[in-house]
Amino acid sequence: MPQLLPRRNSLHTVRLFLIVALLLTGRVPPRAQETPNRNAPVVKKVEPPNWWVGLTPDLMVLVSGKNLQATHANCNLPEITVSRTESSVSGDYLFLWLKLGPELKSGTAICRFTTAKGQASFELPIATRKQILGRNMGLSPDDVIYLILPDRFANGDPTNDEPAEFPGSHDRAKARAYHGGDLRGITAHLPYLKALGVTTIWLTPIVKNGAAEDYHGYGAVDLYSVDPHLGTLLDYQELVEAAHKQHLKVFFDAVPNHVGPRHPWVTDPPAPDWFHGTAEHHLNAGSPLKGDFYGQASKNQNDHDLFESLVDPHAPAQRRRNLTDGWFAGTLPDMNTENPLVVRYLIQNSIWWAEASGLDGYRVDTFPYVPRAFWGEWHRELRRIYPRLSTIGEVFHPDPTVTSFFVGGRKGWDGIDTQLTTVFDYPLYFALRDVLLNGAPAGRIANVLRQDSLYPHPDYLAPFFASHDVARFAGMAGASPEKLRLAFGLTLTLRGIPELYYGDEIGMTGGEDPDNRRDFPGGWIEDERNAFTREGRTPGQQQIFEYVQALLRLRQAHGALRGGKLWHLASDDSSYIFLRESEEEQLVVAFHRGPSPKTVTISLLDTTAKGAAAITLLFGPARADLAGEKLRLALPAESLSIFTLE
Ligand SMILES: [Ca+2]
Ligand SMILES: [Ca+2]
Repeated sequence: MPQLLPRRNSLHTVRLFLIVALLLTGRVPPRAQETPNRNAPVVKKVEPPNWWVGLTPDLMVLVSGKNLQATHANCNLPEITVSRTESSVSGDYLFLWLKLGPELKSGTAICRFTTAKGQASFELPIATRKQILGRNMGLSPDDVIYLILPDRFANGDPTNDEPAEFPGSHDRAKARAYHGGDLRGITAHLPYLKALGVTTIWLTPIVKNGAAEDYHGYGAVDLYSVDPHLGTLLDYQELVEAAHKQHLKVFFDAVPNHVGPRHPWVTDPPAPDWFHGTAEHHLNAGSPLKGDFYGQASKNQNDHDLFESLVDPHAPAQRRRNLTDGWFAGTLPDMNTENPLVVRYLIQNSIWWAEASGLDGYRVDTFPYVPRAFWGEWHRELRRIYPRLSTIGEVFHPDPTVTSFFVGGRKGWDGIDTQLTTVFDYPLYFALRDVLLNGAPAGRIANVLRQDSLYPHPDYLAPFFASHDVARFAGMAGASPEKLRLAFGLTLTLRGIPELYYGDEIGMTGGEDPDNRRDFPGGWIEDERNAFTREGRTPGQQQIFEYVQALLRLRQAHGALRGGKLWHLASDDSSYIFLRESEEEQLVVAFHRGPSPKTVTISLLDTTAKGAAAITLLFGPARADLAGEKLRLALPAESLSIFTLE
């Protein structure tokens, strides 16, 4: 944060001296003698708090405080020009547009402004950019993402468990209270993640939140601060740097759609239309459509958000307004991204985090709830500076015609390219859970994959079977250790960049939110067992851990499992068998979810595996014979096996 400089004058100094002298002699001056200028400008906060040389040609600074109706403003560095100012009607906010000249050097700018009632100033440190090598790297198909809720992973600093400004917020016995996990706890356990074999961590939001139950991070009250429960900006910078040193990437959870209900903007917005609506009068982000509008079965309509109207060129724009302009869950203040001030604020905020930390990409929350024009602009500005930065959107929907619409790389019917790198593969998530837990045909997997034609880059999709928003896989009715292994097996061998949810690798269980966000055992010094270590894991935990670790090693060793082409070989009610093919190798993955063994015979004649002479087991319990072009697979019950063809 910049140091804020109150207006000083000699009279003020004399008065201060007098007060100190009187206090020292034990006498308090009578109140009537004080004549403070109640209308003088007061600076409380400056956003962004600092900036960098050569990053952008201009900068919009948002100053918060009192009596900020500036008539004139300037900064003391010759390369910084204040081109325009705009105060809010309340005087609580002042926007300043700065032009940053090409000869600007690092240093601290002191910007002063004058109002009818006085003068105030603030500091804006301008730093040289760090060496960019190894920062802001983005994803590749070689990556595997590991999702962490920082409050629930590991407590690396017990002194921040209950920050002074949040009394009573910490209680490990309460599912919705803060539990004490933090950024330093994650840094300390990077070697564990490295040993497991993931390459990228995605942390749920780390920005400052405001309520006693905001341990998840989705209730922002300050988009430029790290939540004090989780640590400091320095802790985050050190985490990213430590991760990069260990060749791990870091994804930041960005939430441009909304802030938390306790954000100071809610009662005192910087502009009348800063939000869509007000706390008293706003739309709800629920879709006005019913499940049967498009003739769909309505039984599962509460499992996901109804985004159909957003992708439908025939739906009147008014039908989409609830989704894009409504307050999420009816309570989260919805940013008005049609207001250029809001757009500029949010873009600069994302640039600031990328530059301040070196993060490698953004996971983007509630992606469809923000109008698409914003995404195009947000991405354009970010990519101009960070061409490799990746973004993954959350589009919580089972239908690929819906999820694919939001991916960038081409324009939609609305003429907009969102430029979003990719989305989480929710359609595959729904299929995997249905196939493994609800008895749906294994062919559902092939049915999702055939719709990869809708995506410009399906190899960048992020398949997953669990996240912080759904019940733990192991906690679902019908789940078993065998089925959990199958879920990992498919997620790590199908195309794309898999996402795994913390703790599933040791079979953590739990129901819906917040029960799906239990503490990782061993992340707290007082924990009885430390499942971060082999000795601390139960035999059951060790078994699933080793299974996931082995799959991740296999993925690392075989390029075909990462970026290889995927070909269907066979698909039916209980099994799905596919080929992963690179220039170097051909692998057969055989999945069988049935309760008894099964033999499958496949002709390789009409496949790219035609001519293979031998088949060797790499992973799993199945057996295979290759006779001529006939591949015969003996698949044990509930198994996934991987073979190499030669
Ligand atoms: Ca802590
Ligand atoms: Ca919105």
